[in-house]
Amino acid sequence: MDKVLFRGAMAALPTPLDGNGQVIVESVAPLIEHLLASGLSGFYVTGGTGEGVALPAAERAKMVEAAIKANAGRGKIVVHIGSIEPKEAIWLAKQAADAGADGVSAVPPDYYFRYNENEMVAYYTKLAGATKLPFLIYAIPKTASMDMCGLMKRLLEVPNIIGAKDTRANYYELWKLKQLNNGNVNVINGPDESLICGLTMGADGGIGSTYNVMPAWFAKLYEFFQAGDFEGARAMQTKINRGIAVLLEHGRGNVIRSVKMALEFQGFKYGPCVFPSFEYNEAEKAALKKALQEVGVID
Ligand code: MN9
Repeated sequence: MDKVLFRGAMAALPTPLDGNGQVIVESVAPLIEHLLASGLSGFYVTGGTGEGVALPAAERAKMVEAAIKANAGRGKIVVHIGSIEPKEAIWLAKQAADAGADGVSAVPPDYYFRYNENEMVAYYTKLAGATKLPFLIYAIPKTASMDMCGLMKRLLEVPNIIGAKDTRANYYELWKLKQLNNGNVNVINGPDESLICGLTMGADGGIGSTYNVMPAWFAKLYEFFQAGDFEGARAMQTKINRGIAVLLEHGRGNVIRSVKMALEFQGFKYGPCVFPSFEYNEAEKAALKKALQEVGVID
């Protein structure tokens, strides 16, 4: 069975929220339309960028349904089902399948607690068993001390576990993942700042938060890379990184905040981040807008 199912530049979608933390359903479709038209190949829904773990399951389900409906089978939809409560993750996996997702994914269970490799295998095997959908595990910096390769090798024996989204920014480690199963493993780059490194070391694509704001540049970077135009790809990464530097600086510890604000500047109603994230005042908004204009991200 081919496990390399997700390729290209994919956006980790933010969740549009009103002041009460409720999903603004009608805001989902216009952004998806724009991102598809800009060349993105899919969406990662209710992940870190989508603030999934900070939202009630019912709001997550609402967002997933809205994204799948708006996408209408054009891009690939991967739903992040990770939750502190394993039972909720299983419920979310089933909900994603019923809603028509193409895949599911989950952060490791050790966000608060430490688990050993056998426990991690048990966790992911159980979650993957709750659905027939292809399943991407999540290699995060916190698990850097773990032998991800050893874990992944065991997990690839589960028929619907296909690979990992890797945000560790350690490209030797990413390369090692891609060597498993004779390369029949789906490896997706996490850090947007170094997508070109991920692709160079064997990643099949990238998923990230800042793709929402600069979708055409990410799509082009991937396209140039596929065509063997490495100078072109590097020029795109440079343009992108000037944008990311602005988003990180103004995000002040939470890049989703500046990503959502940048989307507002581009005409999409995405609202604030989940409580207790602060909201920008007028002066801060103006400063972010000016900085994004200076690097050509917005007009
Ligand atoms: O996986 C995101 N990683 C985290 C994706 O949020 C930890 C990235 O898209 C980053 O937000 C992005 C900006 O640093 O690279």
